[in-house]
Amino acid sequence: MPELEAIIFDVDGTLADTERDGHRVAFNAAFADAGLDWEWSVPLYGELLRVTGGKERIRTYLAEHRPDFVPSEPLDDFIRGLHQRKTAHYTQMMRAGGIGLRPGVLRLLREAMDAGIRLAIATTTTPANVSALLSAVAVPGHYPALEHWFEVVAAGDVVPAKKPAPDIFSLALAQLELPATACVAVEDSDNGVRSALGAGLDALLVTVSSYTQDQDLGDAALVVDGLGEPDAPPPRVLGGGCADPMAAALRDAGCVDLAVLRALHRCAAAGS
Ligand code: XBP
Ligand code: MG
Repeated sequence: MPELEAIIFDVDGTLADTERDGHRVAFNAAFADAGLDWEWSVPLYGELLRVTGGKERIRTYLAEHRPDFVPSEPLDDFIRGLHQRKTAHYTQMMRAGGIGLRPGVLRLLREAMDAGIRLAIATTTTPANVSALLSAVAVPGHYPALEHWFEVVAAGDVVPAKKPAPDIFSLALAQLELPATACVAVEDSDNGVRSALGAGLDALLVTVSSYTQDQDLGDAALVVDGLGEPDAPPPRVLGGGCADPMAAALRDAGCVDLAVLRALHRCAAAGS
């Protein structure tokens, strides 16, 4: 069985819980800038999140909720311009430290860095959004800026098909020059689970986020409510093929640490 060599992280909902108070707010700010009376409420945005990609999400909203809207320019240009405004709002919010990393993320990233485990990102969001989020995170003095901890950042329109298609995870694996069996993936959503499993990443950890708590994510190896911290209550196990054998390792560790990820990697390899 190959050793664990890399961890591939999703971004939105996984590294940080960005959708409700980040992306959704940025979309609404862009609509206001454009003089549109569109307002994506928390519930409506939760429905639209089934579509990955901000431009694709706007297109779906138009088709389903604004069928009579006629843009003043070709539709593709209109959507692209609106999405660029949204990204400007979002990156400004992130740079200002609007939304920090989820609990345990920096701890796990640092543990992986210290152990020589390579780090990668596979996300549907726009690359500028990843940079803005990571640039606002303070790291210990002798470490490089957080963005430089990730050897590979596969993000946004670089693949023909977005999640749940496997393309973005397959691209991250290709850029790492690693087989899926040498990696663990971390996701938060059903689209992300289908994408990672489709790329052969059976060692898949899910940390549910505010919009994905009620999704059926049990095809992953392990589903928990978060990575946890050593001085906080241990993560709740919510499901997954490795839930039973992993329960003891999680209880002993008190959080998802590198040893737990190595155990998950072994469990998934044994099951495949
Ligand atoms: C989440 C997405 C993205 C964001 C919005 O990506 O589906 O579309 O919601 O970002 P992931 P953009 O969970 O894969 O990180 O507007 O830049 O698409
Ligand atoms: Mg996500």
